[in-house]
Amino acid sequence: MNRITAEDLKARITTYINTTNNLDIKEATEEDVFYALANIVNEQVRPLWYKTNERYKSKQARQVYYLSMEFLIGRLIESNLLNCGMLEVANQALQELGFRAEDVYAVEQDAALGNGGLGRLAACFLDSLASLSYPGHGYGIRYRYGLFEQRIINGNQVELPDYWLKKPYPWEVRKEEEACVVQFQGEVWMHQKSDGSLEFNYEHTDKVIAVPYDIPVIGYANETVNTLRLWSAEPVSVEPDNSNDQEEFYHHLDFEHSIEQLSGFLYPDDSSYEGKELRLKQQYFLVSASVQNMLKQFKKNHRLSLKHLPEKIVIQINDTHPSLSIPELMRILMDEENLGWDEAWEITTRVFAYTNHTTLSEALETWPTAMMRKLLPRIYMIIDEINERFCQGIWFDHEEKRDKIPELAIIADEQVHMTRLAIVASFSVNGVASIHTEILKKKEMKDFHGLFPERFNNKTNGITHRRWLMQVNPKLSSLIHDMIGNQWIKRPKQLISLLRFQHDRDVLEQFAKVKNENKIALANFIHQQMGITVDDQSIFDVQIKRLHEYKRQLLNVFHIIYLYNELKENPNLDMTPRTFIFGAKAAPSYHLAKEVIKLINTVASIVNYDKEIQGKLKVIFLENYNVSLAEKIIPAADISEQISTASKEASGTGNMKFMMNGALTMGTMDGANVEIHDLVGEENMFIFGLRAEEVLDYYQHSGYHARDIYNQDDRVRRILDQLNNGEFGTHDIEFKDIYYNILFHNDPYFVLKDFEPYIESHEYAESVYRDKLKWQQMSLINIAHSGKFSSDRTIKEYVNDIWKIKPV
Ligand code: NBG
Repeated sequence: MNRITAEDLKARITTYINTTNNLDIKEATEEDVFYALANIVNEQVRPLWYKTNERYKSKQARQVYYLSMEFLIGRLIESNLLNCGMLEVANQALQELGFRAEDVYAVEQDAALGNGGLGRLAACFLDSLASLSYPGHGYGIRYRYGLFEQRIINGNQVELPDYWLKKPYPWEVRKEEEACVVQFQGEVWMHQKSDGSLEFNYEHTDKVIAVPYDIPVIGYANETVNTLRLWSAEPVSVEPDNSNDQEEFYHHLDFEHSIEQLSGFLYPDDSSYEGKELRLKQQYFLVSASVQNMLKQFKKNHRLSLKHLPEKIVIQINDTHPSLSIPELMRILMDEENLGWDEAWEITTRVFAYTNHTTLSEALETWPTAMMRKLLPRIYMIIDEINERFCQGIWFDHEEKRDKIPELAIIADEQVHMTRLAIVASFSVNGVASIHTEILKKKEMKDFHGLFPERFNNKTNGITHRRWLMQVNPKLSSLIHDMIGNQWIKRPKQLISLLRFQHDRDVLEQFAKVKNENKIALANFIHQQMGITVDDQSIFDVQIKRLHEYKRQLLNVFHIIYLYNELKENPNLDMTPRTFIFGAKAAPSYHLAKEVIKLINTVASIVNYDKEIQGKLKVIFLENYNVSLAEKIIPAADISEQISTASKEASGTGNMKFMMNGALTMGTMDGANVEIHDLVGEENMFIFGLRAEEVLDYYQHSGYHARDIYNQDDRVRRILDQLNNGEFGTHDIEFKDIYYNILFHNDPYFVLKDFEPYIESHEYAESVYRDKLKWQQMSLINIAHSGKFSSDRTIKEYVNDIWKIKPV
């Protein structure tokens, strides 16, 4: 890429503003400048984008397609500038033109096309694929409304629609010529052809046009620009048969409206499943358009018959959400390309690889057979046939497993089990952290593992250190650069050489200084957003993630209430001041999760204004948690709360981002915390609570009685009674459901069980914090070991073990 100087950039921005906006730069707004800058990036990137595609074509490269209902890409301006080598120059140019860079960047709306970890992982993977020069692209949906915008009103979550496309989105390119038709409903007819084979015809289907919008995925300091292709649903432009017929006309309008709903909004669930027909339509819309498009490209790029498809493409399905791509590929190969079942199956099962992201039973997708049969008749027939053949295979080849057929069958209890479909048709099945994969193999998918042991493998998640360290924490990056040079940028494992400085007081103090500057910046932001002053010398203790019972924000609040009660008893308690920071969205229909949000805000409203406790506790709930907010918070954290009930968090990726920015993990032995622990050791993080085996054992054999803890532990009883007697809240029924869930539903996530060890772990953390140097040393050790969690490592493992693609 051509190196551009700050002078050049200033001149180009100025010229753009003069000629496009017809304004002097002094009159330009942040918005004008944002579009000028985005335009300049696009001018750099578009030729490389074109050339990348040409290269892939001319090299006949094997490509990977990452198929996902979610891509949580957030803002792109800074990461695009960074990856083009222009970020520093842009910061300088903007400043010299009289703008605050962050205000200009903030013009871009977050593209919140995902819920949480699963969608953000997809975005980090695309960044790594491009940055490592791999031919790999994403396919997703261009939802007109992303994840809802959250407001907190009187302590309650209120959801507003996220119409992120209000202003033009500068990165996307509409590709009309790549549009295709997706069909729903209708009837399927079988005909016998003269050669005796069967032919399938569809009639009276509802047709929808899928139009792609492409977003460039820019590699870091290389010439690779891959594609994220997002589909938008549009009505087929036919006039109603008889425009005089009012009824028909309105029917047609209704139909058009229902089509636009297909890419209308993102379902706001994370780790749970809603059996809604519209969601099923969205899934099929995504996969049908994407698979058609892949085949079209295959034909264009290679003069090969379809039996060579598995040599040229591999499709990674991100959880089961896009698993209808399996029968869709079968359908196209058989009904449109005239292959027989066996040939089509042979191809299909060499193309798909499946990633599982959760073991929560409420997240495992199943669709009522009646719904699928009506909406996708031909797809249902194909799944039915896959199921028949699979079950027969077990019956004849695995006699010992015959009695397991009801639990293995893809269609059972009038439901289509998408996990089973994905496992049966994929050549690879992976979990996202080592403990998670073990649980899949030994428990959740035990019987499938018995049938297909060679398919199962682990790929521990990662995050792009370019966005989550270089971009969000420039001060830390530059300090690291001063210490160990810049090798780590291309090879993040090199961060390990920071260990050299673990006993160097002077260096440790420099790291501490950077952390403190980041804390001051966050404190300023909090003040500006909420008018609350927080002490930058207090411990910044952060829990930011989706609100879910298993993630146990409740345990965190109980600890805060406990501290508050202690301080009320003894206001002069010698305690390092704490600032507890939360960010979390609850699914709009998840009542208990919303009650926890209310509780956090209620506790905040009491604690923050109680003069008696002398400012030793502050509780901050930052509204509308999203990628951009995470970027502001993470560099400033001292403690990273990763306190899920062991066995429940498949991996977590926030834990990695915090670690890389020098926060110490307060966590259970769950998900990737286990691997962080393996690297940094028990002594460099705060591990507490039940282990996964213990939790699973309790679930299986019971033996846990939350009420005993309530009866025995005064601290716990006090807290629960406070919830129940209206001490927190405006009326006494406010937190009854939390109370009931713990005492009458036996605390399904073991909050009380882990309460004591959690308190102790916090006490220990506080004592360590008093020794600033010791803390800083632990922090440095965490940063040094964080290289493993770069998504570059994860992507290389996918490439070597599953995708077998080559850098181009
Ligand atoms: C989430 C898990 C996280 C994991 C991400 C990415 C779903 C279904 N799963 O623990 O809960 O880090 O996936 O793998 O959203």
